[in-house]
Amino acid sequence: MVADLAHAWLAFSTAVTAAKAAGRPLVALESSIIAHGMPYPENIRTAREVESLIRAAGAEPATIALIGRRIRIGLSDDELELLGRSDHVHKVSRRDLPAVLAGGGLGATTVAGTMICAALAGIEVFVTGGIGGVHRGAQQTFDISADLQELATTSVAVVCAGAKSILDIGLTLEYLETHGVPVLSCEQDNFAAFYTRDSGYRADFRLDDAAGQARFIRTKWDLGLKGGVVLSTPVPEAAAMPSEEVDALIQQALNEATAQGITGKAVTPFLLARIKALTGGRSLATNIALVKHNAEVGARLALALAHAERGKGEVLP
Ligand code: PSU
Ligand code: MN
Repeated sequence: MVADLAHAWLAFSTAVTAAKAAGRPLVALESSIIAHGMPYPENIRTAREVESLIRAAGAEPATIALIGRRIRIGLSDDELELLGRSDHVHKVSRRDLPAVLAGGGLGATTVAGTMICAALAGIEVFVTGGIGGVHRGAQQTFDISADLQELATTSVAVVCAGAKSILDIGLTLEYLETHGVPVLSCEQDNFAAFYTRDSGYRADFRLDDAAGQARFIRTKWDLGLKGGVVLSTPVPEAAAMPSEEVDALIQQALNEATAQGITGKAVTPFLLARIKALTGGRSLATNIALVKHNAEVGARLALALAHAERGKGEVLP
């Protein structure tokens, strides 16, 4: 009943509908990265490239956004363009979904918002750039991204290049542990830090191949352990930024945010835009490279999940 009421809000694109009919696995993509995370026209170009990479790997991309009072699962080229160009796109997390669906307007979904919509649409794998987390100084500000609470409850695997060190990565991992969210890593032992490969913190489990990742995730969900899984993979070496440089710029951007009294949902977009400006756009190239790499990892995971082995349920002597 509840599911039926929710499904009335979903609208699948023809490409996604065809992929579902053909049994091709779907990979969800967020739209806040397009509307708020990158400037035009790089945002649209990247969104299209990411979609092509996923298709080339044998899966179907489903970019998620709120358009015309519907949760759109899969967007046309024109719709991507609309989201990428408009200055009036709501940033939609769990709290904002009913406001934009009931009230209208364009909505670009964050990690939390996209996870909710992907789960409603039956999509198990979601590719993003970096997840939100516990902000530095959260002991005072209470600024903890709704992404973390969503990972605690919504059963979607989120492929990312870790989290930006605009956040307190240690506290972010503590929060995920408290809520039973497994943090997997591939290609290295440590959790990634978005612009740089190494956050300095170990991920919970290293699983390099998609079959192993899929077995882990399938087992969790088969056991009835609801909630997300984070799969971290580092930005390709050639595109990574030097960490001393990133650390200094992040500190500067954080100081500016405090000085200007930036709070709430404006904090993350402010920091992203400042870091881009302070690096003269070089951080954008890194951002694009990591999202494309995440797309390849996510597509392999979606294919593997479609065939993942399940427990046999035999009676042991
Ligand atoms: N981190 C990034 N790039 C992003 C975001 C986070 O490196 O584009 C976006 C994602 O959509 C994420 C959201 O879900 O910001 C988190 O915002 P907040 O910190 O306000 O919860
Ligand atoms: Mn926040």
